[in-house]
Amino acid sequence: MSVNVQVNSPNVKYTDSHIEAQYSYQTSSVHRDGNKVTVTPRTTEMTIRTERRVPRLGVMLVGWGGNNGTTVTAAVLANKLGLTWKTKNGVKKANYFGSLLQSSTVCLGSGLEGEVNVPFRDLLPMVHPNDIVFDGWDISSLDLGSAMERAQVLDWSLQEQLQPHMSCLKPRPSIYIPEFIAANQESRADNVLTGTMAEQMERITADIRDFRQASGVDKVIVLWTANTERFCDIIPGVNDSAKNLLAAIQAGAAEVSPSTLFAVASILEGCAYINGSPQNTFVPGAVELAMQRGVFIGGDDFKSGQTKIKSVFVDFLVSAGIKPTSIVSYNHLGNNDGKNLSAPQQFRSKEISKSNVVDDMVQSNPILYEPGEKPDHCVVIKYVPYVGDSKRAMDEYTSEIMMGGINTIALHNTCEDSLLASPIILDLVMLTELCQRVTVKPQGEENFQSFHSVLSLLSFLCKAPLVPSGTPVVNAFFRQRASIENIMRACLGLPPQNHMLLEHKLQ
Ligand code: NAI
Ligand code: DG6
Repeated sequence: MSVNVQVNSPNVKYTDSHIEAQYSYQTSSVHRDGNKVTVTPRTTEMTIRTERRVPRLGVMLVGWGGNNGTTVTAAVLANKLGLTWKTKNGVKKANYFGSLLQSSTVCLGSGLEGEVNVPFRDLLPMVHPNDIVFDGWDISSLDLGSAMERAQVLDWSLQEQLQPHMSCLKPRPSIYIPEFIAANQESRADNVLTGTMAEQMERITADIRDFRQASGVDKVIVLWTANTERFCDIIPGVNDSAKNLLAAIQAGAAEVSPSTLFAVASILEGCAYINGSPQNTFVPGAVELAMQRGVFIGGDDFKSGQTKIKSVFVDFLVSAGIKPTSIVSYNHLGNNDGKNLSAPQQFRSKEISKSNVVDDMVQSNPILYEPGEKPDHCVVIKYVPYVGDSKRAMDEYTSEIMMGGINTIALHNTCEDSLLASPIILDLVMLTELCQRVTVKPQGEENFQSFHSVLSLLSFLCKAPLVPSGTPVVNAFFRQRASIENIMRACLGLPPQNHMLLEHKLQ
């Protein structure tokens, strides 16, 4: 089902090339002086332009042969081919469940027929996942058909149908610096580049150009879904500025990770780069380079399961006036991601990104929390090969309720990890691509400007959202979702969704 949304307003103009909206952006400026808080409403008039032509999008995945890489590629093929397959529970049909843009709706308002909800994807012209062309790199040489089988995610009868399409896809050789990922990954590294660091990075830029030309896509986005790396040290003179980072790559400095090399290569090629893993790929030098070149970067770490629930659950508790005091998150999994995370340094990267996700919600409520106070928060990950990609996650939330009461809630979740991550990969690239076609001109300014290179609109899809320096990090799920929805509505000259329903509350 697809709908054609047209806005009937003098503030919105549809031309052949653009949707142009005159928009009044309303905010409040707040001044606090002791107990006195003064709020001043502010309105900024602006023009928002969205290019209507949807380009042919190419996506290059780093870690293409992994569980996520093979699953997302297979899922898109299965959807494109309209595949169905038999399971013991009946016939299943390819779909995009779990994708915000493809499988959720937004309420546009109401008419004679009542409330009208439309697919998110139909709000603005957007790339359809079926039209994405995939390519990528992996340190493992397995073709995508064999790699899909190794991943053990999709039903066998579906894999059989996909094999002829998947087995002809081969990952390009990649940059492998053993000390950044777990030592237990060494046995799969049979597809690696050689040469100096600079030469290897040049090979990546050449791959991007080659893919663009050979596939005929208009635009390429590069996304890291390879193994979690250890964190890099930020070293003055090495990775602290764009100039130093480029020089460090030429010199082959030790503290430049493969993921940072991919990010730099993409930025130099003018391609947006997204980090689906927790490591600090975006060292200050990489961020500065992206800003200098006006290229989008986004991340970090897909928010797919346990953390997604946390960003709903803690928001629910804190916004209901209940005080979470202890959050204990345990999970075990048996895929290659779990194997890599069984090494201490790689686990530490994941622990950091999983642990900071409640900070904004806690800080928003000084009635419950003293300044600096936080709930205890413990994250445990164990590798249990037998369960494969079917991750088991258990969470215990303990909260203080009225009059010294204690409320403990325990959750159990079992699910294929890669089937949660794949739709997020699609949303990340579709949203990034859309943002590349949106420009804004505040009243009084001469030129249209793009979003900031650090694309914080992707926060909804990330565990540890990357935001421009000095700007707020939002982890709360529904605030993140509202931000995407309301910015898209603004592109159509529509006010933010306010849920007031005042028309139904008056006599
Ligand atoms: P995986 O281990 O199955 O796949 C990773 C792939 O990357 C492997 O095929 C490996 O050979 C390859 N690789 C490692 N280093 C590479 C390099 N330098 N260049 C190219 N390829 C390289 O892992 P999976 O399950 O696909 O997850 C991928 C990443 O996404 C992990 O970092 C994981 O922590 C992260 N992630 C996964 C989520 C999920 O729900 N599945 C959610 C959040 C993050
Ligand atoms: C173990 O936690 C493996 C990880 O890669 C996670 O599965 C992944 O980061 C998803 O995390 P979450 O917390 O969103 O379920």
